[in-house]
Amino acid sequence: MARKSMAAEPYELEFDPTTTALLTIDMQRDFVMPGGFGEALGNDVRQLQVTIAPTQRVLEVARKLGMTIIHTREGHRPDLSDCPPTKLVRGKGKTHIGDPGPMGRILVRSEIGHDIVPELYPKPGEVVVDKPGKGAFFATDLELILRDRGIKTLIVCGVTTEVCVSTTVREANDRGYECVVLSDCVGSYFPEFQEAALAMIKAQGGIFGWVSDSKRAMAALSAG
Ligand code: TIU
Repeated sequence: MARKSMAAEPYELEFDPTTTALLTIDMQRDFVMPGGFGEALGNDVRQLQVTIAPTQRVLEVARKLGMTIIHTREGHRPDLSDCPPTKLVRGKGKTHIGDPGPMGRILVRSEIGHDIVPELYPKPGEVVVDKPGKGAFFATDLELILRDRGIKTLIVCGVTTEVCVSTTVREANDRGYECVVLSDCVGSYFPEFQEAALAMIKAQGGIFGWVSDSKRAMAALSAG
């Protein structure tokens, strides 16, 4: 497939769709719906729901092109043996990881709340990476999967921009992957963090990568 060019900041990103993966980070009910981990941390989760529709549109285009699609989920084993004690108690909140909630045990694998929202649900053949941390490379086989497929570029969507998205982009950048983050497909509970996180990625000539948006990404992917 021919190389493509995506309008982005700080400058155009050249990429080949055959060596590019769409990476959706933690689009789980626990972060975007009431009663999950995001709300347990004291956040207004409705602010993240705006990312679903544009991400769905990019996902459709990527599926049509037959691109590698990878979904991540943050969460833990039912016995919480992979959850650092520090993470369990952080925040001094009333509700913790592993506690029962309206969508099952909070941030525990195989519970409804831990799973991906129906609009973005993985199709057969798409990769799902379960991760215990904020970064998608920490204690997972993501790097092996990307290497085996010859992936060089990541189009990044998901939540939250300054936490799991930024951590993953920084991990990926250090491993030599080129990342473009789509601004309307990533969301934060804090508008000021959204703005700052995106600014940090593209500053200094793209110190961590590029920032574009769903429209420009779809235009690039759909171009002949
Ligand atoms: N709290 C917050 O903003 N995010 C997380 O805990 N995880 C992810 O970003 N996925």
